[in-house]
Amino acid sequence: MKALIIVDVQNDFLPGGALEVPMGDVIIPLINILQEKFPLVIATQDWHPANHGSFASNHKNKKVFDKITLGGVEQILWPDHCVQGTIGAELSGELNTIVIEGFFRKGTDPAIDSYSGFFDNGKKKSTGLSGYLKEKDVTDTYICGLAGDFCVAFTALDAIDNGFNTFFIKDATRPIDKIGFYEMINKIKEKGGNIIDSADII
Ligand code: VGL
Ligand code: ZN
Repeated sequence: MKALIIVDVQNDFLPGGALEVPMGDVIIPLINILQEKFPLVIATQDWHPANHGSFASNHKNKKVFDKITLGGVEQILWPDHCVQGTIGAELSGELNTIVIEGFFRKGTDPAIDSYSGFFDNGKKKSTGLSGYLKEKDVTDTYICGLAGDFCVAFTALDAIDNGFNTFFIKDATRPIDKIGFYEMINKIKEKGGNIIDSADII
């Protein structure tokens, strides 16, 4: 059984948002069409408390894109984004959410970030997504959404590690940084993931 995992299609990652992904909005109509091709669709949400350690604003003498150690792992500092309960944290109003069966929130622990929809960045705590998919007999995961070089890529890597045949839908994602995006695509390929386009599905 196949599942589509829609990663972090939230207002703060769209043009005009706190951590906007260039052209992040153009993939939404495509993701809406892709959903029709899957018997199971799930979505993730970045869902930070206001005191989250990944926010530059929560560290003295640090600015956005500086690097620190958080929860024992390297952390890039971001602008405040996807704060729990804010409009920026809501899924885009353009995203069709009717057939989405499961919503998984991540990044709730202020002491560690969580790019992947499966685990925090230290791999200490699970969101339950892997068990949920296995319980539903999912064998193949198809991953799309924002941002392609962070949460979408890390979700794909963890999907592979958890034994799912994994398909990264390259034209149904957009990155924050293009160079980092191609580095992550290579990592996904090296681990055994498949890089595809939506035309391979539709
Ligand atoms: C993301 C940076 C910080 C993402 C989330 O969804 O890709 N990126 N938090
Ligand atoms: Zn975040």
